[in-house]
Amino acid sequence: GKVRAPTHIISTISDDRGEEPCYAGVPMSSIVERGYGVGDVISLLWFKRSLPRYCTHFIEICIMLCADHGPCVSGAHNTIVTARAGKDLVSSLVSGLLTIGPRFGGAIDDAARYFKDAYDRGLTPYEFVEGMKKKGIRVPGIGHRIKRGDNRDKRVELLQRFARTHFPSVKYMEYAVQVETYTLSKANNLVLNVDGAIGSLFLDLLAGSGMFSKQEIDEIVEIGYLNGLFVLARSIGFIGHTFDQKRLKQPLYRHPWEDVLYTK
Ligand code: Q5B
Repeated sequence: GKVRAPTHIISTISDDRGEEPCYAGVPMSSIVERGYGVGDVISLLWFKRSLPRYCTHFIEICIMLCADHGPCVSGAHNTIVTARAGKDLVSSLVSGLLTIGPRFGGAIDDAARYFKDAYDRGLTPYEFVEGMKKKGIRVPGIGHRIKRGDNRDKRVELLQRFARTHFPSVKYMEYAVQVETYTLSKANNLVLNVDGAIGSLFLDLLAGSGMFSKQEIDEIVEIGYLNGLFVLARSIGFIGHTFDQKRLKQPLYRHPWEDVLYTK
């Protein structure tokens, strides 16, 4: 009989062999005709399913709110310096992206992991935060360089307001808020940050939408899909900063001596 040679690649999210490309089985014409947005495309290509409108709208809000946070954050700074060194768009973009990690923008997955574990095990905020401290681990999703208890992050408030209105349940987010109440009692900069808000709210989306099995939720959290939201969103800003520097014909950046402590 016929023997099929083993393939070297397995792919399950898209197919371009037919008359038109398909994302998770949905043809491009349907995506356009049904008025799908980027939240729907992310749902198809990342989660391999169409999600309800409130979920895709939430994803789009995350992308919009995280698209940029000014020129002073680590990633934008790197992008600006690289663009000013005369490098191309892709080099400037990736030099910014490479700063995304546990301290800057890339704490969403760990926030989801730790908040989920603590909530599911029934830990009080005190037990959770003090347990993390004993292990020498900073609580992901908590703390900010410029936001404070008396100067909250507007993005967090907007995400919370949307979810309280549209999500069937916000239990993980409410837990994160209780954690924040406890951490704020220790220091005024230990606010729930944008990573923590997205991490906890995405847990609520996964658990409350009825679109994912428990096993699928565990896999998404374990693999770590959610930092992808920040990476995707902030690419928009980094590309903008690259164009901005080129448009302004900014010269090579050199950091001023006065701003360096030279010491032995
Ligand atoms: N302490 C964010 O730190 C930052 C603690 C903590 C327990 C914590 C820090 C942190 C977890 C990672 C995280 C996402 C590095 C942040 C983002 C996107 C952004 C960025 C933008 C955008 C800030 C002072 C004292 C120390 C620390 C203690 C601090 N955080 N304890 N759990 N989580 N958070 N990252 O201000 O006793 O003095 O040693 O790592 O969620 O990236 O806009 O800038 O859109 O671009 O440098 O919003 O919180 O404070 O390091 O001087 O610490 O607080 O142990 O205690 P800072 P430090 P002690 S959102």
